Amino acid sequence: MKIILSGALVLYSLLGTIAQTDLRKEVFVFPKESSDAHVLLIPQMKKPLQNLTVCLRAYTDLNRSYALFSYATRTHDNELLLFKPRVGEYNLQIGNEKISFEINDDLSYPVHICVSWESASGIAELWINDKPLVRKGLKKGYLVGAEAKIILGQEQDSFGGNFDHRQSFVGEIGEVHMWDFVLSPFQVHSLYSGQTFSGNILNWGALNYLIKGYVVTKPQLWS
Ligand SMILES: *[C@@H]1O[C@H](CO)[C@@H](O)[C@H](O)[C@H]1NC(C)=O
Ligand SMILES: *[C@@H]1O[C@H](CO)[C@@H](O)[C@H](O)[C@H]1NC(C)=O
Ligand SMILES: [Ca+2]
Repeated sequence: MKIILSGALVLYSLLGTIAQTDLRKEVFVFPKESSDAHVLLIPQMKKPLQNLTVCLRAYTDLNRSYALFSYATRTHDNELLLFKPRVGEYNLQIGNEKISFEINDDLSYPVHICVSWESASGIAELWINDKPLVRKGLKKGYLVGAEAKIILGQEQDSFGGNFDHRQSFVGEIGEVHMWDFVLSPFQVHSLYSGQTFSGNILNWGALNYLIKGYVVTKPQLWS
């Protein structure tokens, strides 16, 4: 039974129907500043989103602004954007509207980040290393568009492009997941502790992605 199943999987992979990679022991390394290096993430499903959560772990010593997660549609380049404008602050954008979260940063350590948003209330949560920051709200009643380019490493100012090297990410990113619901505190805690809890839109354990430019997949060193 097992043999038949994995045989079918190999066949599907060969046909290119699924080319999913289990990256659970790996990270993407963005080794130097550029205006082109990025990873395009291909979602497992596409639908307008009322609720969402994105989690990832990032390690960088940048002392300038950079994008952590850039989800653009044809109408809004900042449809869903997690951005670090400076030390001590995170920005979330939904449908091109921005809110900011203040925090005492420690530059020298990998950071586990979960950001969630629900349309019904507009409330956004930002969890940094298992701690919730003060909640803010934006875009109450909005629907996040389904047809998106999802990019790590660069900040999109158009659908899939218009990158600025001054906002590029330099460092390491791993454990990227996305869900179509708001994670519970317990679920955030499980992820922070390194337990497997797979995203249903993006799943680090079965990721479809395309590397463009100088981005390297390497074993994770930080755990
Ligand atoms: C989104 O979350 C709200 C609760 O905040 C829930 O009532 C609603 O059904 C959810 N929508 C979807 C599509 O899951
Ligand atoms: C860079 O670091 C200096 C102090 O070391 C700080 O004053 C400055 O705000 C930092 N710049 C950014 C963009 O975080
Ligand atoms: Ca942008």
